[in-house]
Parts: sequence; C-alpha cells; structure tokens
Amino acid sequence: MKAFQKYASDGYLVARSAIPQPLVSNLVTAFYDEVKTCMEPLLRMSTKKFEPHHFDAAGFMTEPLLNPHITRNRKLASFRQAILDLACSGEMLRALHNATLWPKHGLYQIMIFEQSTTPPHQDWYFLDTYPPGCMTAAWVALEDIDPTATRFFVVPGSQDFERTEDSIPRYMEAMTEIFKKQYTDNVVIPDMKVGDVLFWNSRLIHGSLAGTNPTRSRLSLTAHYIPDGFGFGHRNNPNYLPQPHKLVKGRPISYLDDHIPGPPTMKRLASRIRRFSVRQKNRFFRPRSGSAGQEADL
Ligand SMILES: O=C(O)CCC(=O)C(=O)O
Repeated sequence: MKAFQKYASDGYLVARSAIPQPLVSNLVTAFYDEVKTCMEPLLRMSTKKFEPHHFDAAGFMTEPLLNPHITRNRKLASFRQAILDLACSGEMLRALHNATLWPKHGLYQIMIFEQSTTPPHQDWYFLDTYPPGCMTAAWVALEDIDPTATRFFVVPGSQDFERTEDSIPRYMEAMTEIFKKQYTDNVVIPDMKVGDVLFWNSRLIHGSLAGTNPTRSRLSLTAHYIPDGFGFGHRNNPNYLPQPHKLVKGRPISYLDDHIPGPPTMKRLASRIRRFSVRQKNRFFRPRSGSAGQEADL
C-alpha cells in the first residue's frame, strides 16, 4: 500500500527517519540552552497565556509551548530558527506531500512537549481547514521515546467519527468518555525514534497516554499544516482566516503574527513608551510655520 493510501484509510502514517539528524539536534540544543533556562513567561498551549515554566520533580517542563516559532522573545532566536528549519524543511514538506498528495502546505501551529499528557480528541474542533477535514498534523520525535514514557497514540480509522452537538468546553470530557467506551481496544501507540514523524488527519482521534516512568521525558514537536488554497478555522468559526494568507519571510507560514498576543506587561510598557516619545517629540520638535515641507524632504 502506498503512503497516501495508508494515510487516507487509517487517518495516519508514520514516516521513519523523515527528519535529518542535524535539524533535530539543533532544535534540541536550543531547547535546553534557551528555553529551559528562560525565566520569562512563554505562551502555553493549555491556557493560551504567557506563563513561566512549571517543572516536575524530574525537572521536565509540564506545560507545552504554543507557537514558539513566531515568538518575539529575542532570547529564543536560535530555538525559533531551529523550529522553522525543521518544520519547513524540504524533508518535512516532501513527507507531508507523500502522505496527503496536496502539492503545498502552510504551517499554522507548533507545540513543544517535554512532559505532559493530552486527552483523546479530534483536532478539527480546535483548528482545521475550511472546507473542514483537510488539515494534517505532524508529531516529531525529538528523542527516542522510551516505552515507559508518555506516548502519543492514534485510533486508526476514527476519522469518520463525528459529534457535532458538543460545544468545546464539554468536548474533551465527552470525548474521554466515548474513547473509554468505544475505542480503547483500537488504540495504536507507534514506537517513535528520534527523527520519525507521525502524520495524522484533523478528524482522527488521538492524544497521549501517561507513562509509567516519570524520569523519562518525551521531547516532541507537533506542527499543524493546511494545504495551499484552503481557509483556516475551527468548529465554532470555520473560516476566520480566509486565503490569501500572508507568508512570513517567504516561508510557508500562514499563521499570522497578529494572532499571537504579546505578554501583557510588555505590551503595556511598549505602548506607554510609544505615547511618551510621541509627546516628547511634539513638545521639542514642533514644526515652525513654513518649515513643514523642508522637514518632510529630509
Ligand atoms: O503529544 C501530545 O500529547 C498530543 C499532541 C496533540 O494532540 C496535537 O498536537 O494535536
């Protein structure tokens, strides 16, 4: 069976050793050097807010990072670059194309996990293409995932499951119940080695199961991609970012910077400084009558 046939029928596909080792090791080095040592609040997946790190007893980051590839924090410059180099690499985009057959994809969302679990869910409740059902996500192992660590799972073929009546706040609870009743026997937990990528469709039920050994991390990245030509949205707002999207520095990154809130205190400080400098400028450099044209020419 060809890759795209397996992806279409099972809703997922594992591409072994898809990412070259240097791309992974650059990212991992930057994660330990820049991210783990960062004292400033960083954007988090679960709250969508800027929060400082929480570490567990083994020293692992328990709150996944959201969209660090477009962070404005200059201290994370190498990390940001390393994520883009990996997520937009020719290797990743080719593997994505082999799975979906769409010629081009834009990158919408990145998350980084070191130690946390995610309840069973389908992504299309939270983010998806418009028309729905065509987003593909990639789970990249940034280290060899130990069998006793927290592990990513999928339910093959579950992409046809639909529950339209649930609102998002109840959705996770409802899905956990449904998963327990209907799907626990169908779970697949692929063995993931560093550089392997698991692609899954936005309608597939997936999540991660808690490990038995808290001293084993599960350093991993997820990237969500939209085929070129599709809109972007989710269940409650199916098309809130229609095409055409702005590309970021020629890279296939369609997720707009404007969607990322700045840390609130920094934002307030920046706007205060801006207002202050405008006031000062008006006070000291008030144009004398007749000189406005000259000033504009300078
Ligand atoms: O790795 C995980 O815990 C789950 C990631 C996930 O569900 C996602 O990125 O949509």
